[in-house]
Parts: sequence; structure tokens; C-alpha cells
Amino acid sequence: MRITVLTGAGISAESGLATFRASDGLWEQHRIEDVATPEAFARDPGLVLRFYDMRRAAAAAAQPNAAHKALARLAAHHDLTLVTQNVDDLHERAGSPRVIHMHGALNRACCAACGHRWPAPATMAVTDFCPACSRPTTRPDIVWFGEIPQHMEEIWAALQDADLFVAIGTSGNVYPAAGFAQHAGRNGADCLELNMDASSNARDFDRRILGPATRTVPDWVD
Ligand code: BJW
Repeated sequence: MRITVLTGAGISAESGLATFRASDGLWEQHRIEDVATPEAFARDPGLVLRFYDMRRAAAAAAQPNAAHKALARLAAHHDLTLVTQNVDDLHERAGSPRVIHMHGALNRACCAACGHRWPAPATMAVTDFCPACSRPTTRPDIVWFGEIPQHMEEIWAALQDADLFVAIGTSGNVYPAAGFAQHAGRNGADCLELNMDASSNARDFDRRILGPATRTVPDWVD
């Protein structure tokens, strides 16, 4: 059986990392949607870099939880494609052999001019130079609103081929990920949602188990 899993911020919530659409969804009085955009970076790059420095430090201090570890066990015995919207590396640190980061990664920097990617330093500065082209055009390797998510060809193929699609801890508000269940379902996959609250695209799932990921994911895997 081929399984495609999509994870969102909810799977890392019990590792202490804030979700996006929880209670206030604010950072220093800014809406997340106003920080995670190319326009915000053009307007105030220092502010956006500080936001990602803070997120990078929080992710480095966090530990994988029972849900991340259960998905690593699942990969050992199944044909699994693990796609995450998360920019932390908790799946990797839990032992998942391959993780597709569709919204980028906090621990990578990239060059807006030449596309070169490299490991991000703990803090990034507006004046950082690209090690490949030497231009001061570095940015976090993060997919902001209005940008094209990464690895999409591979993801559509995995959704197309899946017998089972499972979405874990994602609110179903952000596209294209919010359309994955519909796409997989139309191609014959059984669709299961594991979430704290039903997502905005709940109608696209055949089954749903509500509760904290550290309980629902190990229960489902084992
Ligand atoms: C628990 C739990 C626990 C809590 N256990 N569960 C109008 C219509 C359709 C589309 C658009 C539109 N206008 C604009 C668009 C496109 C836009 C979009 O979708 N906007 C919407 C807001 C409408 N999308 C884009 O721009 C994307 N690009 C794009 O579409 O390009 C076109 C294209 C696509 C494909 C091929 C070719 C071209 C880019 C989107 C980039 C998203 N970036 C962000 C920020 C960057 C990363 C970062 O800083 O971390 O990614 S936004 C933010 O939302 C982040 C997340 O990855 C993403 C999803 O959030 P997620 O993971 O769902 O988190 P929450 O907080 O929303 O939900 C948490 C869930 O967990 C909840 O359900 C809780 O109940 C649950 N939970 N605790 C289990 N313990």
C-alpha cells in the first residue's frame, strides 16, 4: 500500500512550536500573513529576518515528539512519501529517512539572485553575501505567500499514486496543500484526517480522528 502523509504545524505543537492560526496568530503585533510575504521582506527585511531568526532558535531548541517518531517508524515498514508544510527539522531528527519540505526550511538560506542554497547561520543579516555569486541578496529558504511551493511535481505524483492519504495537524487554509486531499481522493486514495479540530477542507476526507497528534498518530501507526 502506498501512503502519502502531509503534516502541518499541529504535529509540532506539542514540541512547543506555535501554530499559525492559534488564538492570536500574532508576532510582535504583526499578523503572520504580513511577515511571511515577499512584499514584507522588500519593505522591512530586518523585521522578517528577525522573525525567522526567532523561529530558527525555537525549532533548534525543540525536540521531536511521539507523533514525529511514529511517522519515522511508519517509513521503516511502508512505501511512504512524507510531505511537510513545516519549516522545522523535527521529522528528520525523529529519524524519518526522507522529508519533502514544500514550504522550505529554517536551516537553509538561499540567494534571491542566483538561487544558490546553503546552511543558514543562527542569525541572518540584511548585508549577508551569497557565497556563490557574492551579491547581498540572501534570504531564508522559505516559501512565502505568492511564491511557488517546492517539489510540487514529485508531490502531485505521490498524491496521484497514493492508496491512502493522511493529513496531520493542518488547518486546510493554505493552498496548494489544502487541495491535496481532494486531488488524492479523486485519484482513488482513501483520505484520513488526524487533527485537533476538523480542517476547513474536512469534506474532502473519508475519515477523521480528532485529538492531539502525540496520541492519534502513534495509535494510527502502531
Ligand atoms: C493540532 C495540535 C495538536 C493544533 N495535534 N493537531 C485564494 C484562493 C486559493 C488560493 C489562494 C487565494 N489567495 C491566495 C492564494 C494562494 C495562497 C493561499 O493559499 N492563500 C490562502 C491564505 C487563501 N498560497 C500561496 O501563495 C502558496 N503558493 C501558491 O499557491 O503558488 C501557486 C502555485 C502552486 C502550486 C504550483 C504552482 C503554483 C504559497 C503558500 C506559502 C505558505 N507559507 C507559510 C509561511 C512560510 C513558512 C513558515 O514561515 O513557517 O507556510 S503560511 C503558513 O501556513 C505556513 C504553513 O506551512 C501554512 C499552513 O499552516 P498549517 O500548517 O495548516 O498551520 P495552522 O496553524 O493553520 O493549523 C494548525 C492545525 O493544527 C489546526 O488544524 C489545529 O487544529 C491543529 N493542531 N495543535 C494535532 N497538538
